Amino acid sequence: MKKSLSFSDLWAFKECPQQFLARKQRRARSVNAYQAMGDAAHALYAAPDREAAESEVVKHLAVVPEQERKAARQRVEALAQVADDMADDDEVKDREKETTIRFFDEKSGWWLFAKPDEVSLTMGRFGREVVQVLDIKTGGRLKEKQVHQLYFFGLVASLERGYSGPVRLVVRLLAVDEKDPAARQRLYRSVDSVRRYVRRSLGRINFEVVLHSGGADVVFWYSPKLTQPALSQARSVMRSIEAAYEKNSFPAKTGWHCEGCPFKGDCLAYQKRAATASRRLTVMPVRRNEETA
Ligand code: SF4
Ligand SMILES: [Mn+2]
Repeated sequence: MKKSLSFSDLWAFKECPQQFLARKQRRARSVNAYQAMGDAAHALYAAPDREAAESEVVKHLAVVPEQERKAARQRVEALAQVADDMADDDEVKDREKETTIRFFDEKSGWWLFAKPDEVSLTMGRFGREVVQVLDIKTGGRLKEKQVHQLYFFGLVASLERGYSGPVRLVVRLLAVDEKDPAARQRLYRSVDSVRRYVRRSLGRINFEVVLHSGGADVVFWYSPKLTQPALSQARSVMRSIEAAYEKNSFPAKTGWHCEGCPFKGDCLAYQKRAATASRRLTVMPVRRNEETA
């Protein structure tokens, strides 16, 4: 067992230990078209220029059906353009893209790993320079998982740098049409619902929404006060993972999260759940045509 923990490991283990193990064993994943477009847009943004990312973009988009590939490609380029435009407007320095940050926790003997899309320095609220950690998302709504993820990145960034100031966290959503009131409303609704949802686990969070043309930033802050509690939480997950390896027990836990699981194709628990769900649908009383005619 490799003692390293990323946010994806942590989240996957909580969602479903079987999914966690499949990730660790690097079993073949199946990615849907939407995820592939997200990966391709990330590759374009991270590359120093468009040509450098070409082969990676082609590789990601190979899962998109051929007749839809051209449209997917255009969409990916539009998303990357929004990301570039938003980055041009940022007032940051020492920007590092796709950098791996890591911290060795002596107490547990585990490494904490994080790979945010961007780490930089920016001006904080009181005219002080602060660390900024940014992650790009190709959707148009804030999700609870993204907030937990950015907090985890904030934790690792603080620990790695031995930094005791606040960290500015940014979820950069690339699909918010500023001129479309419905899109703006969807975004604000998602922020409100996440705020209510995370209150119990993370406390009250102030989210600031900054609209740009084509996208939006949801900004919040990691406070150094969170480091000790967050670290103890991470250590408790590490202990559970160690126990799971000792017992060789990684049970499948089905739920809504299965839909986004890249291993569902080979998962018996998922197939069973899908079969039960479809049986439930077929036994629902359905009026026959002659009765409604
Ligand atoms: S499909 Fe669901 S139950 Fe199966 S491995 Fe993935 S998350 Fe776990
Ligand atoms: Mn991202």
